[in-house]
Amino acid sequence: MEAKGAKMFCYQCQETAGCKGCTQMGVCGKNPEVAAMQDLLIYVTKGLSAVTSCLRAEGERVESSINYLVTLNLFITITNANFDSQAIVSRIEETLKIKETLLAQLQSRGNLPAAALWQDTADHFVCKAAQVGILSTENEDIRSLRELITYGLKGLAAYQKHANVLGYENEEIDAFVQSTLAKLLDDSLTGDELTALALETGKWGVDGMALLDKANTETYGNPEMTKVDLGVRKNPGILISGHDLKDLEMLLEQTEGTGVDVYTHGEMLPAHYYPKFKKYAHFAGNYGNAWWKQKEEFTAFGGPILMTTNCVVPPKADYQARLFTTGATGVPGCVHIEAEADGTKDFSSLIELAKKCPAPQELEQGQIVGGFAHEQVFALADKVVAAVKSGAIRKFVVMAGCDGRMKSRDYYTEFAKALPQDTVILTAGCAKYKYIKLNLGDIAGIPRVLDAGQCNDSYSLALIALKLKEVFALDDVNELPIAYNIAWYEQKAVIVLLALLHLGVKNIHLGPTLPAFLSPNVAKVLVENFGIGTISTVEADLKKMIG
Ligand code: SF4
Ligand code: SF3
Repeated sequence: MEAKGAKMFCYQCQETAGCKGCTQMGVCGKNPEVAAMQDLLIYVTKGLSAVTSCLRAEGERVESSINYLVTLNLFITITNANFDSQAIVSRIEETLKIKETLLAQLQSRGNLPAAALWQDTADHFVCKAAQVGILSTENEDIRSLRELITYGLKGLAAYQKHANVLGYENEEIDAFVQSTLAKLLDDSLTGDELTALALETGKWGVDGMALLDKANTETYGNPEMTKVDLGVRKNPGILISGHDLKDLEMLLEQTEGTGVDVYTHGEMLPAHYYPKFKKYAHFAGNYGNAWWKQKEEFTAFGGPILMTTNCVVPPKADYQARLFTTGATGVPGCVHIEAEADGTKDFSSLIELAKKCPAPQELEQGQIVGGFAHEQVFALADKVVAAVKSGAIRKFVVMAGCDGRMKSRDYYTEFAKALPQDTVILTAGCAKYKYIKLNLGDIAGIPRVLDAGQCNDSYSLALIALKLKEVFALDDVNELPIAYNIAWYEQKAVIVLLALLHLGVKNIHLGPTLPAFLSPNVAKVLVENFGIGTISTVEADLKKMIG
């Protein structure tokens, strides 16, 4: 499998080179050095997890700070989060240090894997990384299952991190994540056992999304139907992107009364749907589209940009000095805003820079409507049920997931346009940018595109499906008039997929291509047991999904 002269190997996202693997340089911009340090960070995090799992087995409690460290390590390696190899080296060093302290607390080191005992200094990291990357698992199917689980855990970690910063945690999820990471080092596990573990990961994915949903809604209120402005105002502004609502809250507090407006970008758009953020008069609207258009849109914005999570695209020189990272993100040459010990962050450098910048250049005008998370949809339940019963709504199509730069994703715009008038799109994640601005109209006052929020709010879509199943007194969620046409790009979509499989959802169409990390045998298991398939043409898929 390894290409001749390969300098790295990564196949965790949908845009992987040739739909096989990035071997020279990531399509995302990740270079071999960063790829190597990410591989090693995953290895040492597995080693640490083997130690924490043994400690738990010995009846010891694992500190929250260690759970947070594992969570952040996984999150940092997600696609388009961190391109700063030095920052990753620091995480490896810190992980090794903490692991050494924990090893000393163990009563027995008897069954620990080599990764749990490995220690070295930074000058040997590159050499070690070359031995522990993805291809170090030789069997293609075992490798495929290990990576499927690892990517699911990375996605789950991202959601846990957002819950953690809001003061919410679930030790059971952390214990599962860590014991599973440890199992990925165990060569005795069979393909069947790993398949079962992948499906179990989906169960914890549901719990992780439920935890984050609770954290978000208890902190910021339940999302509600909201019109979001797409135009610009006259003040200078700060653009905030990614998924971290706590960062947004701190930024809104610190910019209040300064004459600087705050705009959302990409996956931060759904923040406008939360009641708590509506009180800020300077929370101006949403600017631009999904992550992959950021090069042109960040140039046009003209002011500081704060990346709270993925997806970061390595910046162009013209705005590099205006791009700030925080949390799991990092870009060499860009200022990284660290949290204080109490979690607060000081955004004054962005505010001062904003004051010297021009107001954003207008990209478009108008509004979009969103905020259809579970409570808002439940409030409309009578209307929705009546529309289904009368036949006004024939089918719902879940089109959640990610957007991406590949031309083949135009399929999703064309598919949305071609859907019959008696269908409703349920969406979440940045996939929505492919059709949310199309003005697809409404059915008896129900918009034909119902946006629940960020990718993690796919949880809302699952709750809506379960509610409909209850209302229509069905035994099986697959009897509902719902089709699934999901676009994926990075690892958060992997945990959403595993969560849907855990909930028993069948016949999911996953596109624009199936993951390269699914070996033919693993893909066959998913096709045979869950009816997973990919997309073909708009016409053929409409026929298949809508009838
Ligand atoms: Fe390639 Fe995707 Fe990995 Fe980036 S994250 S190196 S594009 S597979
Ligand atoms: Fe998008 Fe990166 Fe996945 Fe949260 S911002 S959905 S791709």
